[in-house]
Amino acid sequence: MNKDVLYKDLIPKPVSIKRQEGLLCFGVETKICVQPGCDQALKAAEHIAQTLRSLTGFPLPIEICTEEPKQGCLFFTSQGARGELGEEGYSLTVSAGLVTIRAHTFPGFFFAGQTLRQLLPPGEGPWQLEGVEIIDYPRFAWRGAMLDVARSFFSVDEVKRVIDLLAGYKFNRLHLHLSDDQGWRIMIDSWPNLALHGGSGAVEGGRAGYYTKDQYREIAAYAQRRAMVLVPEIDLPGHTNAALAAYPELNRDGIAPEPYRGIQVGFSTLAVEKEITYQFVRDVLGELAELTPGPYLHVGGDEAHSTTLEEYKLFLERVHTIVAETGKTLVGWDEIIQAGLEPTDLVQIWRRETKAQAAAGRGAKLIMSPCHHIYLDMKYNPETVLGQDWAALIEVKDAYGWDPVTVYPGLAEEDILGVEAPLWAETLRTIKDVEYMLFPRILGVAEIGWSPREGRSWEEYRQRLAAHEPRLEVQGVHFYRSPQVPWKGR
Ligand code: TNX
Repeated sequence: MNKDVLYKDLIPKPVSIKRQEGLLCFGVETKICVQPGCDQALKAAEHIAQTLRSLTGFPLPIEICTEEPKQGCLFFTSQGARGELGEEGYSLTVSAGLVTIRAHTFPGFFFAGQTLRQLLPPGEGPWQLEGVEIIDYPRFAWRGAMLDVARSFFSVDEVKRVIDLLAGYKFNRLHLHLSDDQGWRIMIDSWPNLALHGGSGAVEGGRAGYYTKDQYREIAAYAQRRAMVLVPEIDLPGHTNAALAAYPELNRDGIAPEPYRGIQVGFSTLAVEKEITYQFVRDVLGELAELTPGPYLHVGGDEAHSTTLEEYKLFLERVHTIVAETGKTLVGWDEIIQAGLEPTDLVQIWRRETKAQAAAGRGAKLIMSPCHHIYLDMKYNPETVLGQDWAALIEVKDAYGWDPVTVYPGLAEEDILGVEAPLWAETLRTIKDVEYMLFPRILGVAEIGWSPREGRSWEEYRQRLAAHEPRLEVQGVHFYRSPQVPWKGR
């Protein structure tokens, strides 16, 4: 095997990687050693051990080591971890017979494990690691994807599969778009018809369903074990036909509309002038805040074309107060820039023309989801059967060839919290459809979110991407074989 290719295939590319002397061959004697008292390392080591056991067939027992091990083991420790690694970084060193992984936190150890997995061959041995020293940490704190479960529903197991695939590329946020005109996907005990009625809807041909609270907790815990935070979204005040159809009192005229199965946007709105609406928002966001372990509540705010600007501002002012009461951080689509922003708000920039700079100027941090680069429901080319094309056709190169700081004018590195690739589901029905739109473009998003800006090159990246073909194949991922990428197979 060509060693240079092996080590350069990492996606996302690490901050620094140096070849050095050394080799660790996995065998029946190989152990995983963890520094005493380091629970965060132990949790990550357990996860990584499971992956490596099923891959290699070796037992790989975990031991707590009081003395620094010398041979035949993978050693997890926070001792000697460099300050620059921060919250999510790690170092990974392979020397003679020993792998040393250093990090400060669970995510750091977990992401080191993902690198370790990529240093090993895709499906068959040799199960060995060659001498290397990697120092690595992310450029951005928010590296996300969004799954629209409202237009068409995806089961708990399907969401877990998405989490697993994303975690392998060091994503740390999964945004779930839980409500829209076509469906409502989360049980809210104080307003049960949202899920009971709104959960039975979907876009034409799409799948219905909703998550019970226990199922949501199960997804959240599954994500947490993979260093990923769930970001639940209830889209307000527009994109609410499913809620309006479930509760007539939320409508301006007090009459519930029919369920909606089309793909138009902007026609629905909560009755922003009615007090019951704020009771509804308080109950829904309150229950969701209690349910979700992460610090974020996404309140949508996009395409509210059925409210006046004045109404929209008043509505968002109330929503701000309600979210503040829950203790969570408010996230909204970039339309919320028109309303009063708090400096703690996170603004998800999606439209081609938007006032990103104004939001940054008011202290808000930005999550970059430019529709013309990383709306992964956009078709790859005119022949792509799935997806839409209103924002752009987005080939693999287009999803990789942009930068979060320069994509809109007047922004600085510190204005930007990170990147997130939305996947809207109007045209998607199955998990295979989801995979096809995500892969391989989402790998480019992973790299934009994690790797240093310097030296990024499509020519070099597409070679590395091609090397992920067998990796995607062993995981059974259904992906688009773009003619832009020099795939080896077929
Ligand atoms: C715009 S992006 C929307 C979604 C649609 C998507 C389809 C955004 C905040 N709103 O409601 O699903 O376009 O591409």
